[in-house]
Amino acid sequence: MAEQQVLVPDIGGFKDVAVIEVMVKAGDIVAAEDTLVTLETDKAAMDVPSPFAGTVKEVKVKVGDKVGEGKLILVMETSGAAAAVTAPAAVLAAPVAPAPVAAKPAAAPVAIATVQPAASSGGKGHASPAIRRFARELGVDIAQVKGSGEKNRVTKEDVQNFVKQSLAQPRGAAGGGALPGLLPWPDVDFAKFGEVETKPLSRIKKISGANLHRNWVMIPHVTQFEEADISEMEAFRKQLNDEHAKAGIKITPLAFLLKAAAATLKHFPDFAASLDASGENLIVKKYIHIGVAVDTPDGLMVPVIRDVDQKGIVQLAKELGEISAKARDKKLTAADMQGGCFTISSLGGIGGTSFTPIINAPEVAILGVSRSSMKPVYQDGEFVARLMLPLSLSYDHRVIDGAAGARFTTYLAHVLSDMRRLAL
Ligand code: CAO
Repeated sequence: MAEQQVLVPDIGGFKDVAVIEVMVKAGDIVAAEDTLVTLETDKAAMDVPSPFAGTVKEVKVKVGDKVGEGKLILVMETSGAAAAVTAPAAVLAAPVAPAPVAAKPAAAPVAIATVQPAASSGGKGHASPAIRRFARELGVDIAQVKGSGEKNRVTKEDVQNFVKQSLAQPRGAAGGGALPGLLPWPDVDFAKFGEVETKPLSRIKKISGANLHRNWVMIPHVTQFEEADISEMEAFRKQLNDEHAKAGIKITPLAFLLKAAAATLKHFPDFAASLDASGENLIVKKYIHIGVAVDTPDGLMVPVIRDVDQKGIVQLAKELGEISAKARDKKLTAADMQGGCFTISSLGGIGGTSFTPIINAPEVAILGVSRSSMKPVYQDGEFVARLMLPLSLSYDHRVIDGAAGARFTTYLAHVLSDMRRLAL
């Protein structure tokens, strides 16, 4: 091991240049070209890179010092022979002190005081090249970072804190995944208007919320509405329910919907497909696994029922009962929720006439089901009372055209109104 001194390189003849940032401390291990200090003249900031790799033994300058070429910056321990080495040429940053305003002519002495504070008035962040590089690597727009360093310079800690704060912000808040150009999320002190209580979101809500948000902003959704006449299906369901009551199996309309959706997906395979990560290919699946949205006290879960096309209605009803119980008892595994081609979200047990479900990416369609009700339907020259089931199909318009969407719901409604079609 040898001790090596690192000296200020040629900085263009400037003599009293301020040290505005010291990036290393004793004990730090640095690689060749890592920034050691940042110097600032009245025109520019410069990073001084390390001439070699080693361990910092002693730093000989501090923020605020004035230095010139040849001044000792620090002592390093390296594996090479002892010597005093001049750091490689300093790396020039963007000018930090543009002429402030036209009212101040260029002839006016350019003083340090004219350096613009970082990110003030949304201008360019005032930071050294190393910090700019660091911010770039983290995907941070330096102009958004408020500087806490000398003359409001953005420091490494400022960038780190900016990232931490962005991650901690609630979804929808400014910076928390918000689209560029959107107004910041309103920051309201609700307690000013009355009593309030702060309740953290559940873990499931946080996870599903982040997914829903991404899907909502990234997928061009269209929702197609339809009504299916389920009068005959309902009579059959009641009959089946009576037959299986003793076995403890409850057959709700959802079991029929699963079966009918599987038949419809077989007919329209693109609705069970996914775009690949490049967005240029459609992956068509030869299996039919369908996710079912289950409402639990902690939030929404979507377990997947496999090979729906190969199972009978009673079997599907049984599995539905099992997975919804598992979801509510928090016993679902990650594998239980993977592999879906399509999702059904049924609010029929609760109420409502229609809604616009959000697609569960990377799926391309989701079926929302609302509560059935008796309605007058005009048939053969007269109004007759029929049990009508509202369907709301949201689809990804990048993959599915409007005509295909309407064909899908029409076909599904036909299958539900005449269960014999399931045999086709
Ligand atoms: N029309 C009329 N009645 C319906 C119906 C419909 N479309 N769907 C269900 N029902 C009836 C059932 O037959 C049952 O009646 P009985 O109590 O008289 O037997 C009752 O409503 C309750 O059904 P259920 O909700 O227990 O069962 P299900 O199979 O319909 O649904 C499950 C199961 C797990 C999907 C459901 O409980 C659930 O969690 N739904 C919410 C899903 C959700 O939150 N989606 C929103 C996602 S987007 O935020």
